[in-house]
Amino acid sequence: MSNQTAFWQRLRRLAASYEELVTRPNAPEELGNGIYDRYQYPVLTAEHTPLYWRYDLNPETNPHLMERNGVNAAFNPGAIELNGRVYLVARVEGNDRKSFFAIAESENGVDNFRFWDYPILLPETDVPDTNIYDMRLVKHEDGWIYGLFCTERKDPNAPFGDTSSAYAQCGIVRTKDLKSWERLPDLKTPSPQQRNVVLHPEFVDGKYAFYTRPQDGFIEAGSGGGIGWGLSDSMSPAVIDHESIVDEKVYHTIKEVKNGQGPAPIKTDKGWLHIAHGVRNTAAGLRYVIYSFMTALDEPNRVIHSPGGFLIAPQGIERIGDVSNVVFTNGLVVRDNGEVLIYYASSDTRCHVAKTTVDRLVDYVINTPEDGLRSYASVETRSKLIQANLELLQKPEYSFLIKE
Ligand code: M1P
Repeated sequence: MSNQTAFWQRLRRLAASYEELVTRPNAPEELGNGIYDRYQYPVLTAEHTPLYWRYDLNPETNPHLMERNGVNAAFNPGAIELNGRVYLVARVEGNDRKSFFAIAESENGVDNFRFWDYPILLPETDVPDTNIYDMRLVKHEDGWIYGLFCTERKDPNAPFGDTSSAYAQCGIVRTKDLKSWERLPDLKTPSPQQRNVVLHPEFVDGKYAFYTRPQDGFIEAGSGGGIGWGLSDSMSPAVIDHESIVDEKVYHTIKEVKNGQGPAPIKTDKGWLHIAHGVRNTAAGLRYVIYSFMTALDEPNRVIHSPGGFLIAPQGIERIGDVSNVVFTNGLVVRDNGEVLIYYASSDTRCHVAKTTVDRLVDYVINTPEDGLRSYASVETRSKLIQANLELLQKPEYSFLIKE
């Protein structure tokens, strides 16, 4: 077979397999836990990026049709619904380890996501970003759509030879159409570093309100940590003079090492519903799970309900990837019918969807027991449930549950 024939054959096969992937229907998994439905397939993977991002399609310059510009991962997307369509601003990571943002669009939000032709060429500030990731998209009541993301740069104070120390700050862009993006100055806070910063969708006391994640170092939250809170008079520049803690990290819980706000909270009639991530340590390294809590409508920084434990933890294939044992979310969409699509990534590799409703999440957050913080308290809580259930089992309608 000539090189030319092999090239065209290979391209046809690649195109067919790509098309099959991006048009594959996605169905909810059976039964579930009653809180949300996981879906059969991830909604975005590295392989969802168009072939023309990864391959030079010219047989003259790429006769072997090599994938020279590979994509390593597509994960941690911000999410927004506009005119009935769902848009994910995904963190796409090239084989060169640089992340960038790219928009994938779908009608139903659970399958058929297709990337727009070009990734976003995000404007830089005077101090160029080395790496950008994890955008939180927020439709603010001031009329703009803001994207808050992590900008990572080499630590200017790193000693000679230290080529891995970095510092993280919150970068800010805004847009009206997801097409043209205006870069604003990075957020200033009292904390040495910041990640997982999220803009609250409404003004609070006439100011812009932020959920922050103060941290001493690039990885370690250290003496910082917890989901923080601060107000700024303006978005350009956005400056927080005082940070307080909304939801702290707590010993021997799912957020023992650190935690961070996920997407912007959902406004419900019972309070602001928050989805966040919590991190604990294990002998196998850090374990990231997703949890939830609720804050007061009139004080979005005051926790009023705090169910114990995780809402979503890595399962099956989700447990494996570039950074294993991680689920992480920074995007969700609330549809007009009350459905909630939570986009969560697994192991810094791919992105999934969990579907639920506002009502179910509110029920979960309000009626799930809090973490008693001791084994004894956990057994007490569980025993109350068991006792109530065993009484129910005496009733005829439960007879099918009792083994002879
Ligand atoms: O690797 C897991 C996650 O680590 C970071 O989250 P945090 O700041 O809470 O440790 C982020 O870099 C995130 O992108 C990543 O998924």
